[in-house]
Amino acid sequence: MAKVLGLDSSTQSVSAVVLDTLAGSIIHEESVGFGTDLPDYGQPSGFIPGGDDGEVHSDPLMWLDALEILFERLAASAVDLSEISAVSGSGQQHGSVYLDEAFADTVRHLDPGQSLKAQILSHLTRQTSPIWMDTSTSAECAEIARAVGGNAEVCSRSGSVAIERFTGPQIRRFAKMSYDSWELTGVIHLVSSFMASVLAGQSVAIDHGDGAGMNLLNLASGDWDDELLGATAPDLREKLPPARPSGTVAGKISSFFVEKYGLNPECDVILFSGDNPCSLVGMGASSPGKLVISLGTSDTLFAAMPEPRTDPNGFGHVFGNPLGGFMSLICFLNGSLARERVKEDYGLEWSDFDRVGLARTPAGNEGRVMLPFFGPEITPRVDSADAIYHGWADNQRDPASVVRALLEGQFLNMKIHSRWLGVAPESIYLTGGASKNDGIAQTVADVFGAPVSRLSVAGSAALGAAIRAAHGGCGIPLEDLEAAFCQPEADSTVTPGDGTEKIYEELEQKWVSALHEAFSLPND
Ligand code: XUL
Repeated sequence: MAKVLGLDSSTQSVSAVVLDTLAGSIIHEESVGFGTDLPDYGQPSGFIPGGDDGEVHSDPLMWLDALEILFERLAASAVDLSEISAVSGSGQQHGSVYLDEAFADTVRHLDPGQSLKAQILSHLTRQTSPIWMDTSTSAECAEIARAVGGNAEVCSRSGSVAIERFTGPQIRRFAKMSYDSWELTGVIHLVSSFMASVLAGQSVAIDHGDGAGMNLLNLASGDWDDELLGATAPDLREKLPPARPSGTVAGKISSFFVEKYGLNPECDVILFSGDNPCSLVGMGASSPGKLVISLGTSDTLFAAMPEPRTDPNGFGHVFGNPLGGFMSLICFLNGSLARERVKEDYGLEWSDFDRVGLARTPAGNEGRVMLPFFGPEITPRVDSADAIYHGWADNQRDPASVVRALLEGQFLNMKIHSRWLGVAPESIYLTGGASKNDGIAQTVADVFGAPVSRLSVAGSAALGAAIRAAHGGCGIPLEDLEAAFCQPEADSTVTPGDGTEKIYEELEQKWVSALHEAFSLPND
């Protein structure tokens, strides 16, 4: 048997991918959307609308209902669930589930005659779960940072400065605001470890990949950090599951899933991880040297790192790489919204962003620089309301130069703010909507001085989870899995153009000076 299951408990849905690792193919995909399949919860986008003070919560019982619908559909599909040897999963990062001590016992003895929801309901000590979109914890972030001696200290211990959506600050807010419920709480799970606990029929560990998104895990030791725990909430160590390597086999699948949906009692459950760590695996980038750039509403950049380096500016994050070592995640808010803005403002077509459009201007744009922040940006942290055209007059702003300045500005910003990773990329995997565009891919290759290949992996988090199940549960070599499931599209590779290295060295200096001048940033 070499069939494996990857699950993804994301913001808007719970989905599954089934791989046949012998045939090297995806044999089934399934998804349950909270808006479409569970409209009665009134959370069409996966969270409770209208939260106060930046609160964004979701209902963990909705996730359980979705998981059951997903397994019903899988059982009714052509997939024989008794042939699945291993399962792992991915969860939206940072979200937390608060349960009483008796949860551990209930989850060991789940009754297939009842729903998961009916059995878990009474164990929630907090009815809703704060998720990654929650921004309500600025005060708690400041308190945690102050208690351990500043954000540089939080970052060097945990891989990130104290961030509103991260689990530690969320836990602190709950402990401060609802102390009675806090005292009743026996265990706090992440979305990933909560779903894995239900699958494995025991309260399982939090993996290093997702655990690093809590502002609580000490990256160097791989264990919870006593200083950070103390700064966050009383008795926190007792309420956290242990932290373990992501490849840990949590146990066999719960008899609930065997009896109710026909899974094999010998099926192994591998610890779940966060969606970004799983995507790193699903994109075939879990070994250092490959940099993934995903062009979306926000652009993200992630890469495997052998060492736990941290961003001295505190913009980027470090999570665990599920296959060992670490990974970075850097988010740029002004992604496709900025590209769309230029397209609309200048009445352009996407073809103007392609090779032919970009050929109207030379690489380096004759030194014309744009700071492409059409709204507030987090990398770097600047409060901007519009793009800044540095050193060129209004009448020089023809559409072709503006498009080039925007793209060069976006990719220079990525290059500069990912340098702390300390790994020069050997190749770049470009994904997301705009990656299909050859001109954009060429600009990335020129700016970074590295070949760029295109990968369109739909559902990279679920695929990464399935690959982790195959690797950790069935011992299938990673190279074989990557060769079968994570290949760049044929003929999609572009290489840096001649002479572009020098051009972008010079442009980078200009761009950095413009940034410092515009936002009065100290010179590094
Ligand atoms: C990462 C983050 C999101 C969530 C949801 O820090 O907040 O990417 O993991 O996808």
